[in-house]
Amino acid sequence: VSAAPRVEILAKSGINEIPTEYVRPESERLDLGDAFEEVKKAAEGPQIPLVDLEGLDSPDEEVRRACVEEVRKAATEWGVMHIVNHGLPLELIEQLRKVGREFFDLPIEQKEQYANDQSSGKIQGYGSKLANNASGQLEWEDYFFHLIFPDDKIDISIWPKQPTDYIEVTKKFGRQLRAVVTKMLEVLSLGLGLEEGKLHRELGGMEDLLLQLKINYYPICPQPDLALGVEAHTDISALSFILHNMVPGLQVYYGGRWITAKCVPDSIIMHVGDCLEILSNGQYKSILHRGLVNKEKVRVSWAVFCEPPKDKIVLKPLEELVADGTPAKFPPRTFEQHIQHKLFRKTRGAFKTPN
Ligand code: AKG
Repeated sequence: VSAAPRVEILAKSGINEIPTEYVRPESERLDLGDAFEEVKKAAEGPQIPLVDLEGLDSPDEEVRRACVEEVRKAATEWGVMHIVNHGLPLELIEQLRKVGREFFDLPIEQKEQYANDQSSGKIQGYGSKLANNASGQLEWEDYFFHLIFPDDKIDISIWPKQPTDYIEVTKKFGRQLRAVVTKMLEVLSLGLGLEEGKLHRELGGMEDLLLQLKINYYPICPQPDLALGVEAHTDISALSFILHNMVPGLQVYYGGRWITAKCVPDSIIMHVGDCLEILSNGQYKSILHRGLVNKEKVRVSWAVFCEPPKDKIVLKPLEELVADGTPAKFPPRTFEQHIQHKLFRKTRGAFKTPN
């Protein structure tokens, strides 16, 4: 496996046609196009639900209950939602966008100092997808991947040193998002009729649930109707959160077609991942999604994957949700076994390191 080419270099080289490794096969071309055009088309059809979480803080129990019900419904029908009034300070989100963008605006040589080495298992750092699958397909993006929570497990030495406030801002973001994670797991527990601390505990709690950040950098693409920034996948995480620079690109597979997500100001996108689908015995859905690119604007997204520990916990449908009429839909597996199972099952496309 050779070193992955940086898509940023390719994009800046002035090519009008993308190399064949980036051209997706016919089977992936449904609703594939320039993200700006696809988001316009999507305006007519069904939309990813928007959930306002303000009600969770209401003194009125009925209001709180209605809010839990909205989250439950969105997680059940879609497995993805835009959340607003999530509790993350908007100013902090702006700062996160700024430091991430500033890192990617550095010269390539400087970013290369942080290059990861997937073949030797060093997955954290600056990277691009390796063509390690049979078809040799590549994705139109570069990324930066690292753990952001808990503090005692992070390795600051591999985090960007430029811009100088990257570490402070990103650490702060990790801690604040961690509080949102707990809150959402509580709401999702209540939505399943469980005690509110249940899902959080089952996933490892404050000590063991890990937050991994992947900053996706999608350069401008001369042929966005042929390429994908991120190929279709469901997240292996329990929950994932996505922020972006207000350039469209996310598509989710719903009702037999690809729905392009609108850019909703001040919102965070929250995905149910495979682990939560398993624990909920399929009540909450881990939705297939992918990333489009476009001809006009660089897109940057910040995806945070909340993952249970690799081997400590056996993930299986919760007893409370299994009965005679509703047998367990998933066999017991550790997180690591789930990853291996997915790798094995996948007939095309490569293992995508971070999710
Ligand atoms: C991923 O990084 O796995 C994603 O799905 C990113 C989606 C996005 O950029 O909106």
